[in-house]
Amino acid sequence: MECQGLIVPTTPYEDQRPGTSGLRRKTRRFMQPHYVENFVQSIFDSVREEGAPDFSGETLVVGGDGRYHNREAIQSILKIAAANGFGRILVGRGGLLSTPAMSAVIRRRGALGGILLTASHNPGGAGADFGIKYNIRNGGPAPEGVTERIYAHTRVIERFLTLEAPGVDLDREGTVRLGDAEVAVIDPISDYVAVLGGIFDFDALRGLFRDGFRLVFDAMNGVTGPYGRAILEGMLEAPEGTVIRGTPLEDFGGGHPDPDRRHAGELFRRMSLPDAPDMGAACDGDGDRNMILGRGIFVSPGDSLAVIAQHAAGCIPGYGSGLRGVARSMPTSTAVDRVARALGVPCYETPTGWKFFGNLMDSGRCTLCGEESFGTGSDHVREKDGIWAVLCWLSILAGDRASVGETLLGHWRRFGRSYFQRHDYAGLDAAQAARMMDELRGHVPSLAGTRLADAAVRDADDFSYTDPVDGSVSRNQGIRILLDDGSRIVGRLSGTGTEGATLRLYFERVRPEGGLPLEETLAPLVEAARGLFRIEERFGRTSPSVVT
Ligand code: VG1
Ligand code: CO
Repeated sequence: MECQGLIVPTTPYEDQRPGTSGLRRKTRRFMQPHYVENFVQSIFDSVREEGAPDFSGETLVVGGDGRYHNREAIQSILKIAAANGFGRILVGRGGLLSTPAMSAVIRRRGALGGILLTASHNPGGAGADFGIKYNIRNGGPAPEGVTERIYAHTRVIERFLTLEAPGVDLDREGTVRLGDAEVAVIDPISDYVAVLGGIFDFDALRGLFRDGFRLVFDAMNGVTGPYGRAILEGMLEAPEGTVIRGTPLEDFGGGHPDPDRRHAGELFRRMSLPDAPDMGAACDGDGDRNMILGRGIFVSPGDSLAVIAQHAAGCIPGYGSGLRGVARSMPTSTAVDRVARALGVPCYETPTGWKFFGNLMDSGRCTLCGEESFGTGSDHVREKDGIWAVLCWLSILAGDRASVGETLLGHWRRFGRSYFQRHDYAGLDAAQAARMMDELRGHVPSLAGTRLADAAVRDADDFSYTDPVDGSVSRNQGIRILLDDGSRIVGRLSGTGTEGATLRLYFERVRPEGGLPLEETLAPLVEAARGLFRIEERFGRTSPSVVT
């Protein structure tokens, strides 16, 4: 295709600093002139500055979760990438790529990086949210050093490069030329399946379904529908209808594509019926989060990570030689720490956000990683991976011929249980919330040695992390109050919201027995946090907006 290269003058937007997981804003903000273009050009400018001046031998991957504005953003990104000199650009058919599949494609195809269009579990639509995330050569989210450099470029951008060219037909697989670049529309599923095929025993999993095992997988009208159908119903021969809400929709059917009790209510209802299936699972909009349910039982994400760590070597061929180590984000429950101790492998504690696991995995320090926010994954890719987690659980159940409930009870019997909850206070005044965190940062260290919720405060601080690989330091990652009975109260502000501030409070209490009532067990911690954070006094809120 003959096309004209253009240099378009532009002016900076002030609000293009990426958060916990990429740049997330209201869709309308993204639809403003040059908003996408500025950010994408800033990505390329910062990569070039890092020492990859010539992109002609490089591959870039582009895809998204299918939300409103996905296709438009992709069309303009293809042109900007071609004008910036990329030799080859891969784009998922229909503009789709799940987040873990993006990671798999970057790694398998030796790409320089990838641009993901997603706001994850945030709702989609003209009046909802959109996002752009940049992944680096290892397939993982750009670390803070890179996102800060991109941000610096957005502050001074004066021009972007693009082409005058007709749009690429995203629905037809094959190769077309765009300027000097070759654009290949690829199957979004096959690279990902190849990676999973190297880990799991698909024959054994087929056997499970052949024996009548019943699974319901809720794709929440996000990107995992086609993956779930191809892998679960296709390759593993689970009965048709195993995947529900399997069609990706621009607005996710009007709901939040967030796999939790509130947004996957129908799945919860089904799993509580007398004839409930053996297992329920759901993924978020971009396919990196997962929720696991048994008959009438919910597996908390911290427990899920711990159970997978406990059984991986015995039940999943890809981990047959054991785990090198495990990692969890700071707010995530300490259940996996106890498993790591039993396995004799290291356990790392990182700030919130998957980008902090990349160096640990690249350097061979850890195999499994997880977050309390329904994220689990391993070093097969560099993103958390919802369908991978489902296959892990299926493998464990197939290996042990046990139910989800029995597996969980067995885990608690051996390791004790981390009673865990997260309370979110959404839509708070951002300046007031920042002030609160500043105050607490100054105040909490003095709590050490005092008594709180029937225990002594062992330590209290604002979490700071030094990356053991590159030595980079990330400060102010959340207030931690650690009690001497293993209980913890953690508070931090969300870095993924698009409106005001969200305070997340995390409560954990470890007990040897598994059957205590959750709310009652955590009540003294919740009460203590009320006094410490003074949420009612500051914000007039008497209860959280969401409890997970
Ligand atoms: C939240 C979660 C965090 C997760 C991030 C991205 O961040 O707490 O654990 O990594 O979302 O997940 P925050 O800053 O709002 O607490 V996803 O599935 O949105 O890419
Ligand atoms: Co997500």
